[in-house]
Amino acid sequence: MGEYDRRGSVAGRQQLNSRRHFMRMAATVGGFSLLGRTAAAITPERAIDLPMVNGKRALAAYPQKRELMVMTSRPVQLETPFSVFGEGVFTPNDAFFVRWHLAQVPTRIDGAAFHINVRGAVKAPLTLSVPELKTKFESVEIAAVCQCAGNSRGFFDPRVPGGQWGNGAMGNALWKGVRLKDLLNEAGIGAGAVQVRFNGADAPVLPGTPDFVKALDIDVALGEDVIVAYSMNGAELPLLNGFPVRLVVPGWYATYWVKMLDDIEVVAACDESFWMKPAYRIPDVECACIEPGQQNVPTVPINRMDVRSFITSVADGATLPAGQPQDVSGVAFDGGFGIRRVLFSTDGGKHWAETTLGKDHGKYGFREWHARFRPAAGERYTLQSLAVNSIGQSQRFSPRWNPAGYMRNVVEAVRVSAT
Ligand SMILES: Nc1nc2c(c(=O)[nH]1)N[C@H]1C(S)=C(S)[C@@H](COP(=O)(O)O)O[C@H]1N2
Ligand SMILES: [Mo]
Repeated sequence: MGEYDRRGSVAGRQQLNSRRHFMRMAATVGGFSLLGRTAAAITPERAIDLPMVNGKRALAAYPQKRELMVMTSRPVQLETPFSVFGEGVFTPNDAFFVRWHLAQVPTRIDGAAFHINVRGAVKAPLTLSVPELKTKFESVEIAAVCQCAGNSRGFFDPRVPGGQWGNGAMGNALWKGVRLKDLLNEAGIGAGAVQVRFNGADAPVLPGTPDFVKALDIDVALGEDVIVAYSMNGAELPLLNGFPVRLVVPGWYATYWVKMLDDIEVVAACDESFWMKPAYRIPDVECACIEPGQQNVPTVPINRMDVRSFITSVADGATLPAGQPQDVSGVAFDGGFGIRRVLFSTDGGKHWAETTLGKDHGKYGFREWHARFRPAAGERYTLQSLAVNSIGQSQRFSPRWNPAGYMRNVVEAVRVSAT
């Protein structure tokens, strides 16, 4: 697989500037020429300050990506600057956040040679190339939000260990691919199948680190909308988002959306390997929360996303022109039931008004909402949005706390003034 591996094994990968290294080695990925982008990577580094302690994030352009906020470079973890969400309801591929757990991510994938295995407790194991996937099975396209379980973790108080994300570890895309259940039915699920386990082409650097493997219960895996996606917003997936194929589990946190997916294994027992247990678990209580310091609370694997909404058209601290009607808009999403309504407040939640929902792209994607208000000169406003889904779930008014920093969905605030 080319120079990255050879050099890496002799040169001591930790010492290399991994971003420039990635740039050099990944000059062509999945058939795209990325050479035009290298210029961006050597412009002087700029930064965004997230409103948290140690919130300064350098901006850098990785292959197939515009300048994003670098949380870590080995493994690559990039956050989408929040202003991107104001540009449109779908998050452009080159602005989509990136999260990997393990540092050894292939910098080149030969899309023609790539194969996906479907094996384990099945009647007839399959090995499928990407062209076979595209031609032998019906394709479906679904708008869905991919959100890291730890999105917004940096705002937890008391703070918790883990990636200190702002609100940009999420994105909404149109995913096209084949139904996982069609692949599983083609292979024929064996008696006693309990879960399906997913593995990608990334690997740990050290032998002691557990490989990133995730599992879904068989009934979830057989869901109508779970897809093996080969297209994102009408284009190939960027390498960093899992080229050539990734799992898409609409409504569920992104930890299950295994990238560079090359192995699907039906298993007869519940997977309890590292990334299912102890990692990615939430307190097994209604709020998925505990008091800081509380011990021995039973846990379950994280699953569906919470209801959330954001204001995307105006940034915290902005000054608006007084005396004129202002359009305020944003997005809302949930764990796959669909958004029923979004309310808007200009006084920190004392009064709420109904907003107008935008086009419905399906129950898993961002739902746009629009509101209006007329700010008065010299006044300050605390703008808030509150989403309710179709089964009546809504956002929290006080932040939940759990030790892994998952599932933040508090009503956020954008403070503005008018002159
Ligand atoms: N192969 C592989 N797939 C993976 C991961 C990983 O480390 N390796 N991380 C998961 C997690 S926790 C998240 S948040 C999403 C991030 O998806 P993105 O990088 O496309 O935004 O990928 C998921 N799929
Ligand atoms: Mo994640």
